[in-house]
Amino acid sequence: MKITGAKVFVGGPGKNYVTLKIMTDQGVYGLGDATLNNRETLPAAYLNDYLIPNLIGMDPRNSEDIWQFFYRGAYFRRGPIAMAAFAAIDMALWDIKGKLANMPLYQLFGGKSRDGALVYAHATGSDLSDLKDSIRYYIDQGYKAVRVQCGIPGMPTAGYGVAETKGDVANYITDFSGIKPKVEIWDTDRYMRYMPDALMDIRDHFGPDLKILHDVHHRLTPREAAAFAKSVEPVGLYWLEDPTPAEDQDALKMLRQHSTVPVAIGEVFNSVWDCNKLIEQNLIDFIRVSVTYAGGITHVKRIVDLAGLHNVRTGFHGAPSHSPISMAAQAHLNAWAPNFGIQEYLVLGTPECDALFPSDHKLQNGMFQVSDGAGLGVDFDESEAERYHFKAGSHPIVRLEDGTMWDY
Ligand code: GCO
Ligand code: MG
Repeated sequence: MKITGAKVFVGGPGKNYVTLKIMTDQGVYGLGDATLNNRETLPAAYLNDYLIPNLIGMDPRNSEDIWQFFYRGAYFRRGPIAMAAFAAIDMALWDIKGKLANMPLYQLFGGKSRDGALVYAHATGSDLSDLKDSIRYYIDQGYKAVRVQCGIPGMPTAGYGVAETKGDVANYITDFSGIKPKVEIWDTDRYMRYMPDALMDIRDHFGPDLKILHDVHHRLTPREAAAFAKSVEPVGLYWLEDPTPAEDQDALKMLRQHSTVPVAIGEVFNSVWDCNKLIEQNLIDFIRVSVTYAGGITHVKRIVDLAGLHNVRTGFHGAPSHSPISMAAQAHLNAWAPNFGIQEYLVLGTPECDALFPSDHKLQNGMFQVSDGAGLGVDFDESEAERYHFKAGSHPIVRLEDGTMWDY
C-alpha cells in the first residue's frame, strides 16, 4: 500500500483551519489538522515544502516509523510548527488505519473506558453579573463543568478570556481585522484583589456540584501564583489553569508547597519533554496538551500513558482554533484513556462548520459521545472548502500599564 498524494487546505468559517488530506493507491484517504492558531500558514508551508514530497510512496500503515522519520530526520527537533505539521500527518495515518480495519479509532487504542466524555465550556462576562448569566446559559444546556473568566473592575481592558460582546464566546481569541495585534493592558494587583472573591461568589451562587475551572493564562509569577492558589482554595475549583508561564517547570513547586488546588497546564507544550518533569514530580493534576500542537495521536498517547503512571489526568486543549478533525482524534483518546479527566470543547455546532466537516460525533448534556464511524469518524467536504481562504488575524498582545510586555 502506498501514499499517492496529499493536499493542504487553509481556511474555514471564521477560522484558518489547516486541513491535510492524504490519498492512497487503495482509494482510502485520511484527514489531519495542523491548525496552529495565529500562525496557520507555517505548518502548511512545512507540509507542502518538505513533508508531503517525502510522504509520497511511503506505506501509510507504518505510522510509527513515519512519525520517527520526520521527527528524528529533521535534526532540529520539536517546536509548535513542526509538531503541528507532524500531527496532521499522524492523525491522517491513524484515520487510514481505522478505515482499513473498519473500526473507530478508540477500538484500536483498547476500546471504550466510558460511555461519554465530560466536557467544559467557556463562560465569560465583562462583570460578575454577565458572567453568571453566561454560566447559567451553559448549565441550562446540560453542562456540568464551566471555565469562568471575568472582567476586572478598574482594569483598562477586558482581561484574558473575556468576550468583548455579551454572548460572543467563540471568536474572542483571534481578531481578523489585520495581522497587527491589539494591545490589552494587564494589572496583576487588581486581578489578585478581585478574582478570588468573584470565584467564591460564583461557588455560593451555583452550589457545590458545578465544576468550576479558571484560566490564569500564564500571567502570574511563581510567588503570586502560590498566593492566588492559596486564596482560592475554599472555592473548590475543578482546576486552576496555567497559573505561571509554562516554560519554567520548577515554578509550580512553590504553588504546590502552599496549596492543594488542582493545577492544569500544557496547552503550549509540544512534546513529552516539556512535561515529563511536571508529571513525574506530581506538580500538576491535569495535562493540557492537544493532539495538534503535540505531534499527533502517536506522541500524545505516550504523554497520556506517562501521566497515567503518576495519577495525572487528561484535560486536552480544545479552544475553538482546533478543527473538528483534531477534536475527533481527542474524542477517541478520551473514550479510551483510563486516566481521562475532562475535555475543553467549543468547536462544533455551527451549520457552516458541520457542512465542512460532516460527522456523527455528538455533544449531549455536557458529555461528548464519540462516533462509531471507521477511523476518526469525521469527513471533509472539499467543495465546501472552496468557499474559504486564509484571513490574516492575530491574538492580542499584553502590556502592563507602564508599557512593559507581558504574557498573553
Ligand atoms: C484555552 C486557551 C486558549 C488560548 C488559545 C491561544 O484554555 O482554551 O488558553 O483560549 O488562548 O488557544 O491560541
Ligand atoms: Mg488555557
